Amino acid sequence: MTYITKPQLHHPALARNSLGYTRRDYEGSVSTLCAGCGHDSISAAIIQAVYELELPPHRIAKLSGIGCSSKTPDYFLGNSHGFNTVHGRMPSVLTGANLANKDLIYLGVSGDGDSASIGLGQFAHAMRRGVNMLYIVENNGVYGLTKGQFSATSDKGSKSKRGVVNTDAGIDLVSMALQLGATFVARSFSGDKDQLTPLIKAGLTHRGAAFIDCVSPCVQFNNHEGSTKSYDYVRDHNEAVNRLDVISPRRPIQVDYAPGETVRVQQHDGSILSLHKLAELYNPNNRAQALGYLQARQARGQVVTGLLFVDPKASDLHEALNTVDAPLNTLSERELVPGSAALDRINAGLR
Ligand SMILES: Cc1ncc(C[n+]2csc(CCOP(=O)(O)OP(=O)(O)O)c2C)c(N)n1
Ligand code: SF4
Ligand SMILES: [Mg+2]
Repeated sequence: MTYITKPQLHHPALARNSLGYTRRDYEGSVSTLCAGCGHDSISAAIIQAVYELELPPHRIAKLSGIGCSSKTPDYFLGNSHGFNTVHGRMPSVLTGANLANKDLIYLGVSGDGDSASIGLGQFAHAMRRGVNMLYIVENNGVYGLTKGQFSATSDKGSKSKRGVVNTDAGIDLVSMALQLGATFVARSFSGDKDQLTPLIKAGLTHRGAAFIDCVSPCVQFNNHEGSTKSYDYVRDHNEAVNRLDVISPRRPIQVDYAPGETVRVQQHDGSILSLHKLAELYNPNNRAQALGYLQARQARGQVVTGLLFVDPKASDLHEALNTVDAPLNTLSERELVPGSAALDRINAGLR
């Protein structure tokens, strides 16, 4: 597959956004993943979300770790900044990049092995520090790239393709993100583009640590009977808490919502989330209730999807550290090097 390149020329009638870009301008190279892999559907939703948000590609930085999921940034946003880091280390590299340049929009893409096993500590600290990013875990409950070992998100009792039963308790990254202080927490399913695309749009415009756990079946090693991350299992056990539209401040689009059933949430950048409350009394502004709701539904074998929690007054790491507004590479040497007198003062203060 890798030798196939995409044609450079676009059909002249392709729709363009206000920047003059077509959806194709946000694509990447041809995917080398297995046909039917859920990760490819997530890439398609990311492309759609960024096209609809009308973001200039050069303002986005996409980072990932190692795994089939972490390969996907090669397949979208080919004109954006990208860094494929080391297994489980995407969050710390992204944190460093973000601290150096707060002007970019940061998208971290990872897998359940990458984030819940080797990178669990990194995931935790990015969430608790409020790194301004959208963190997507493409969760197939398996190490796809290394041929099907159980990951830390595989449910206890679920079966591998070879028939082995998992005896360890699964980690629920959504509950963890809630407990760690993430200010935007959602779950979706790769096969539900209508739900996933607006969630990605909302996560990208949220200021603070935004997390989406996206169940993404691995057709090669985890799409059989007995798996709780298969297409059939999630379709049968999906419990959606709300329906979400993101209303862009530039071009307001109001879609199909009934008065009285809507929670409107203004985010820091002015964009508005409009939540359709399909589940009775579900309130996405209450962290403790979100945790309780998740656990109650989990006990019934249900996979809750939708926007579980959002803090409309969220702040981020830059606010906590009171950093300068300008990206560090635009500062002059005079501004970056305080001089020996300032250094002497700092040293004296530490004695
Ligand atoms: C330090 C290190 N340890 C182990 C590996 C081997 N390895 C590569 S990908 C991977 C797991 C990937 O699983 P996941 O993040 O769930 O991605 P998926 O392939 O399922 O999308 C492992 C263990 C590695 N590359 N580096
Ligand atoms: S092995 Fe699984 S996760 Fe990897 S590309 Fe194939 S279907 Fe996707
Ligand atoms: Mg995986």
